[in-house]
Amino acid sequence: MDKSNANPNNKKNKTSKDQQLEQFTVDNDGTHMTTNQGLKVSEDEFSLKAGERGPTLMEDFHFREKMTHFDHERIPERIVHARGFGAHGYFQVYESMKEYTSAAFLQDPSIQTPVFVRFSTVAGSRGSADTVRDVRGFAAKFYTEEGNYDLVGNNMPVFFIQDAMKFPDFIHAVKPEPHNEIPQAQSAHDTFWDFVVNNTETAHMVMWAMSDRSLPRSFRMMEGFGVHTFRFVNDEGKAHFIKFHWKPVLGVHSLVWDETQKLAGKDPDFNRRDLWDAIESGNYPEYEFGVQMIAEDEEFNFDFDILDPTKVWPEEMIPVKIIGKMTLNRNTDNFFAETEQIAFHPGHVVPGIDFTNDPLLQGRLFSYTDTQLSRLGGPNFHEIPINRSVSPVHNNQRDGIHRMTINKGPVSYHKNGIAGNTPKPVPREQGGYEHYTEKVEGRKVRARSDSFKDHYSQAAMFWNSMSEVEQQHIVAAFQFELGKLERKEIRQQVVDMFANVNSELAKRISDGIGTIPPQSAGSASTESSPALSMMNTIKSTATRKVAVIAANGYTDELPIIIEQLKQADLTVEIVSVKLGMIRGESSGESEVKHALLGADSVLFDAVLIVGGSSSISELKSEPKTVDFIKEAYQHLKPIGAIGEGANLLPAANGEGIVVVKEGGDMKTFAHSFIDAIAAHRHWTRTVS
Ligand code: HDE
Repeated sequence: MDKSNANPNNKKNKTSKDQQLEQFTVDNDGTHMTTNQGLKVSEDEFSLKAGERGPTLMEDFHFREKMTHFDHERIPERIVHARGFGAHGYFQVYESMKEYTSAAFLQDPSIQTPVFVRFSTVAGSRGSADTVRDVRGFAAKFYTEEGNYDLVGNNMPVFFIQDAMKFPDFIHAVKPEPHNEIPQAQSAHDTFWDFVVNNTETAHMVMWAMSDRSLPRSFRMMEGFGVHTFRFVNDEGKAHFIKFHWKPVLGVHSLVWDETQKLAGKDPDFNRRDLWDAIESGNYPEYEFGVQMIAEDEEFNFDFDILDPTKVWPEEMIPVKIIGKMTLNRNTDNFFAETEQIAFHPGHVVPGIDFTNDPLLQGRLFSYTDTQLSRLGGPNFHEIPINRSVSPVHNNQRDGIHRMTINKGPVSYHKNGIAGNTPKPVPREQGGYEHYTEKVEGRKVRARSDSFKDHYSQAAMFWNSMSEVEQQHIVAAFQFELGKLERKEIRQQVVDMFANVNSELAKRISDGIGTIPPQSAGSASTESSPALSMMNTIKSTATRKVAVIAANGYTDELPIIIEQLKQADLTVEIVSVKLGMIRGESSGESEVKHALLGADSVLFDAVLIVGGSSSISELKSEPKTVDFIKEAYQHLKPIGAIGEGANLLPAANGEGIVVVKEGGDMKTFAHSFIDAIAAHRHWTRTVS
């Protein structure tokens, strides 16, 4: 991993966007205090009173200004995707895509385009936990020389509905129920599942939502998808249908369900902290950018409609061409100014990227600007620093709430003679955006094409593509969610609906939730797509976190092991009975990062139990040691033990348990332990 850019203050690494933002950045250090009018303040703790014990006076403008500003510090949270976390970075294309698109940022491999990415959950409020079962937003703003391009995607390639008309209904159903605002950030309630069974186009996406894709280990280990079918258009006006993909360099990995629930309490900021810490330590998250392409004249060659957002284009059929890479290398200076105020919109496009008639996309093209009007308080949100384009903005739009630009001169209309008819539109050859001249004709109808009506085949393909463990988790997720329903009839309706996908799936869901299993057997598809299974993802140890459980008198071999683990790009943190320094058996000392009181194995990817007889007896005196290790074992995590450390193992052997005797070959041990960590989880502990 390239850590050469680790210092964000390094001048040569500043992007055009960084430089623009700097103009608005204020450092508070060493400055005197003023009011918002620039008046120096002599006192800031006591309001102005008539007598020391008297009432506060109306003329206390300083108090009134301070309190008024505070009273209005919050803006409406996003109606969906309220909980999010963002970072800066850059994008670079690997090779010119000129053959397919005129987008300038996809043509020159030497150009770094600044980006800001905001990851999010969908259903929860701003303060909800990171690790809930939910779709994750993956929204990227590219600050290109031709204007801002926003790819506002998710970590799942399909969506719940096919027409934007239904979006308010779907969101009302998944959000907390309106009579009591329960439950927060969860789909495990009646209205969500009632929507599902009455809108069967949800089937495919529900399969994704019930899978472990809903429980990402890290924003750095999630795929991203544009979901809709877009168009690339080249300089000659020739178009291709495309789908966008982000592929994380670290592979796609998830938490297990029990872990997510515990994390929601132990560290509700688990995913955002992970991203922040990775960037601070120079472990910059990287995602490769890919496109699937279909020629215009191949539109009808498939057994699904390529405009249907509930369908994937199987990667085995239409390969993902990897065309570039995005690196996130700078945390925000101010969460509100950047992450909260950023405004994405699928309609922010650049020449060479265009829309299709996907009815979900068409509706989004209205909603995003509209929502900013109330969230960001008016039509000038593009002037907020994080939203500003790095290419100059010239037009005749004027005034409005929060206008910052001071437009000079008398002319604010087009066409004009006084200003030489400027600003003036430019033709496509000079960079003017022209829409793809797609031929459209038809009657005005409120209807959906028959080609969108197969709701079950790809849901079945998803099921067929999962490993046994992934299938088990999907069934358990359905059972958990349906178990929470108050209306038992909805449980049965879900079982009946998913019998149309795959009867085996429905039978397994039904077993344990008191419903009648399907009577007939069958599956909506026999196809599978191995690319859909996380089992087939990249296995890597990079940036995984190892908890080293040790106390005073730890075995002298510990430093050797720690060095080996660090060489494998692992983060190693010592967990002990108390904070402070601990001593080695015969020499050396190490700093404890976490006391057991405040640390849990859910915060780590692997555990190493260190030997040394006095270390072990000190650890045994703290009951939480046993819980810590037992939980890591239950969550199928790799566990290593040195010497007497093995006495604390919940099981003497098993997949992912690596043991070395005191005085044994530490290098071989370290390698085996590292291999066990790369595997991420050791599923045979639950699956035989
Ligand atoms: Fe969104 N969506 N959405 N959405 N969406 C919003 O815009 C909407 C959809 C997505 O980090 C809102 O600024 C409609 C699909 C992300 O700031 C709103 C429809 C996909 C984010 C809105 C959809 C997304 C949003 C709320 C159905 C994946 C967070 C606040 C047609 C491709 C962006 C805002 C951020 C946010 C509308 C469906 C992704 C209300 C009408 C499909 C990642 O405008």
